[in-house]
Amino acid sequence: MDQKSSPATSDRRNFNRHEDLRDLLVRFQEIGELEVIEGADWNLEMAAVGELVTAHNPGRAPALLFDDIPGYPKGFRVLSGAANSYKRLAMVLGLPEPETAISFVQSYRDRMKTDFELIPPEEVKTGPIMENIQRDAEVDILKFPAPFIHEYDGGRYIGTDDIVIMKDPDTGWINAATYRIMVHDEKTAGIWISPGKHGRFIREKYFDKGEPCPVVVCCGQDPLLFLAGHAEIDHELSEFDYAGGHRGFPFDVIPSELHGLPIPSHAEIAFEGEIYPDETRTEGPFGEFMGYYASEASPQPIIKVRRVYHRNDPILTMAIPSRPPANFTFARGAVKSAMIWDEVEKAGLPGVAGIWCHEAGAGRMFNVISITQMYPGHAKQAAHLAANCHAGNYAGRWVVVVDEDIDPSNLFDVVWAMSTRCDPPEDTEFTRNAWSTPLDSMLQGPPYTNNRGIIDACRPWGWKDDFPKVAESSPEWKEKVRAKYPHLFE
Ligand SMILES: Cc1cc2nc3c(=O)[nH]c(=O)nc-3n(C[C@H](O)[C@H](O)[C@H](O)COP(=O)(O)O)c2cc1C
Ligand SMILES: [Mn+2]
Repeated sequence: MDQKSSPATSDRRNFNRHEDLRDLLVRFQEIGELEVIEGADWNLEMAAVGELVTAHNPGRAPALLFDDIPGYPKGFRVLSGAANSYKRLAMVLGLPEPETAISFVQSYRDRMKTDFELIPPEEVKTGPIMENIQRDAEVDILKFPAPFIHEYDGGRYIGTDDIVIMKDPDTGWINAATYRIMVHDEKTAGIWISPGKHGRFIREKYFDKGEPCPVVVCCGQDPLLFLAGHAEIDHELSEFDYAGGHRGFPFDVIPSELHGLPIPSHAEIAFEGEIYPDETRTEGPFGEFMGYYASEASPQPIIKVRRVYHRNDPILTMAIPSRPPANFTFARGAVKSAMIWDEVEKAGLPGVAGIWCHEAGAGRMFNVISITQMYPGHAKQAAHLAANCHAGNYAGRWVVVVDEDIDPSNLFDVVWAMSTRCDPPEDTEFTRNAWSTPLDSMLQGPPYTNNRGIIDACRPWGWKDDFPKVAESSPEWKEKVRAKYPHLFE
C-alpha cells in the first residue's frame, strides 16, 4: 500500500483492540510469555538478564518485567522485549499466530494489500499519562529506574525503546522515531540522531533559525508505537498514523503543556522540553545495534526537561542494543522483511517468494530475498531493489538473492545456496558510498558512507534448466516415511 495514500475513513478495522501496553501485558501473561523479575539492579544487571534471555531462545524468548528495582519504589517497573517473539509480535499487530517466519511476513503483507489504512491519532483532553505531572523545579528524570546497559556506556539511557516526538515547523508533520536518550542529570538529557534521519531534518529547521527544537520523549508506550518508531516509515508520514493503522483504531493523544505536541494518552512515561542548538554535553559512548562501540563519546545537543508526565506505577520500556540477537532484532527484522517486500513489489519486481532480514545482521545487515527467476537479469534487479529501497537502505551490508526452493529465513539453506549456486567473482557486486551511520563498525570517520555487497546465489539464468538436480528424497518418499515412522519426527 502507498504509505501516503488514503486518510482514515469511518470504516475502522479494530484488528486486535488492545488498549495499551498494560492490556498487552495481561495477554502476554496468558500465553506464558511474560516473566516478572524482582530485585534486579538498574546498574548493568537488568540489561544483562534481558540480553542473555533473548539470546537463549531467539524469536521465542519471553518479555521480561522488572519490579522491585533497588533504590526505586515497588511498581516503578522496566519492560524488556515486548514484541520480540513470533507470538507476541503477531499479538501486538493483531495478526494470526504465524507458523513460520515467512508466513508472518505474508500475513503482514496481506493486510497492507487489503485492509490497511493510515489512521491519524485523535486528540483527547486527558488520560492516564496525566496521572502525575512534574513541572520545572520538580522535574527529575532520575525518578525512573533508567538502566545502565553495558560496562563501557557513557551513562544511563532512559530512552532506548522510546519515541521522540517532534513537529516540522513548516508543514506540521509529526515525526515519532526511536533515538537514544542519555540522562545527564535530573533535568537534562542527551539525544543522538544519525545523519539522514527525520528528527535530524526537523531539528535543523529550528536550529537554522537559531531556535530550540520542541520535543516530547516518550519512554514507555504501546509496542506498536515503538515498532513504527524504529521502522523506516516514509518522510512526511507520521509514525502515529502508521501505528494507528495496524492497531485498527486511532491512538488518543493529549497536547503537551508547553508545545502542544501529541502525547499518547495511555503512554507510561513522557517528558517534554527543548533541544538547544548551542548547548552541548558529552553524549555516549553507547554499545550499539551492530554489536559494537563504533563511535566515541561526542558533544551533542541537550534537552532541557521542563515537564515530566507519568502514570501511576509507570513502566519504562528498555531496548538493549548489543551483539545480536538483541531484544528488538527479531521484531525489527520481521517487520522490515515485509516492508522491503512491499517496496520492491511497488517498484515493479515480480516473482518474489520470500524475504527475511536475519537477526545475525541485527535485522538490517544480512537480508535474503528469494525469487522465482522469470527473465535474464531478474536476480540482479531483486538484489539492487532490496538493497536500495527505503526500508533496506540505511546501514545495510549484504543482500543475497536465492531461488524459490530456498527458504530465505533458513540460514542453513541460504549458506548452501551461496556455496553451490554462486560463482563469487561473477555473482558478487559492490555498491560504494551508501547511506550508513557513525555507528557502523567498518567506518573510522566521516562521511560515514559504507560499501555493500550483493550476492546472486540463484542458479545461473543461462543454464538453470540444465543445473544439476538436487539430491534428496522425493516429496512422495518424505511423506511416506513421515507417516510410517512418526515417532522419529516428533
Ligand atoms: C533500540 C534502538 C535505538 C535506536 N537509536 C537510534 C539513535 O540513537 N539515533 C538514530 O538516529 N537512530 C536510532 N535508531 C534507528 C531509528 O529508530 C530508525 O532508523 C528509524 O527509522 C528512524 O526514524 P526516522 O526515519 O523518523 O528518523 C534506533 C533504533 C532502535 C531499535
Ligand atoms: Mn519518520
